[in-house]
Amino acid sequence: MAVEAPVADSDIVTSVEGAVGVVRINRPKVLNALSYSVMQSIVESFEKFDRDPEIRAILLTGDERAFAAGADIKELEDATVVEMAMSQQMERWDRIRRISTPIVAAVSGFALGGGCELAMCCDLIIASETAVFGQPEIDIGVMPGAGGTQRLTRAVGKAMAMDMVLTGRRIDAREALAHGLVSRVVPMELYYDEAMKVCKAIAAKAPMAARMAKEGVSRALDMSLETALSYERRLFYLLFGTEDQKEGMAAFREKRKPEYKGK
Ligand code: DAK
Repeated sequence: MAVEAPVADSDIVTSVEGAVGVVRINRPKVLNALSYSVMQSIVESFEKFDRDPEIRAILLTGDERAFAAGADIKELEDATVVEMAMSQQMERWDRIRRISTPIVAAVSGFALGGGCELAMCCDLIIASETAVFGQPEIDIGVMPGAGGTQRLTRAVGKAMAMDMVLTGRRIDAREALAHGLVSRVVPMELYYDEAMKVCKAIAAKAPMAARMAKEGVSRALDMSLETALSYERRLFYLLFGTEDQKEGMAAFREKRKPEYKGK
């Protein structure tokens, strides 16, 4: 298994384990608050991993105390409406949506505000029992601005989303699981390993199939059912042009493990 030594940016650390690219947010003193430069580094690492054919899944994490406690409030405090509207901040978040490689968030501790929004930008969330999710922007005079009112509502439904967004209510990992915000909850000491296990399971699949499957699910709520089904069918047909589809089905017939080449 290829394991590359971690590369430390100022506030994120990236590493590679087998076919999994790992991005760790590394500002523990401020609970991994997402400064502009952290967001820039996260997006750039995602894009670098996405361009690398050897990387088949991405794991995003923080530390045990915090995934991320939100955007860096100290950077936002003096911003003007014009600066907010003219800044490239939102464009960075949009770039995450264009990543084709599946992204798994490993969340322990606080995932608040922009931290919760960032976790929701990932394709699935593995939570530690200690994880806490919330959109507390209302407590500091604003509202979610990076998808919190939209992705949260799609994930947990209007009733819970309104409760969280209007009152700043935080939910724990079990509630998040019950409401469909996270995929799995595990004891704190296992959350990273579980997320890595999920990444490795995804990385073992045919890469094109994983990318197309991600795209299908990601687009599910954007279209009418009829359009979405027809879109899904096109993605499905496309996979019959890959060598990996032939390999996967031949391996089934021959009762052996498939060897996918990403072709
Ligand atoms: N920003 C900056 N510093 C933060 C921070 C944050 N979001 N969260 C925590 N810190 C810092 C604290 O200031 C403290 O620093 P020192 O005082 O020691 O220097 C240190 O982290 C430890 O925090 P606490 O002492 O407060 O620790 P506690 O355990 O007592 O409390 C807490 C933990 C997470 C409950 C508390 O720190 C807290 O309420 N934090 C703020 C949570 C929050 O309001 N998050 C939402 C922020 S607004 C945008 C896209 C997205 C956004 C904005 C724009 N665009 C595309 C333009 C998103 C906005 C947000 O997320």
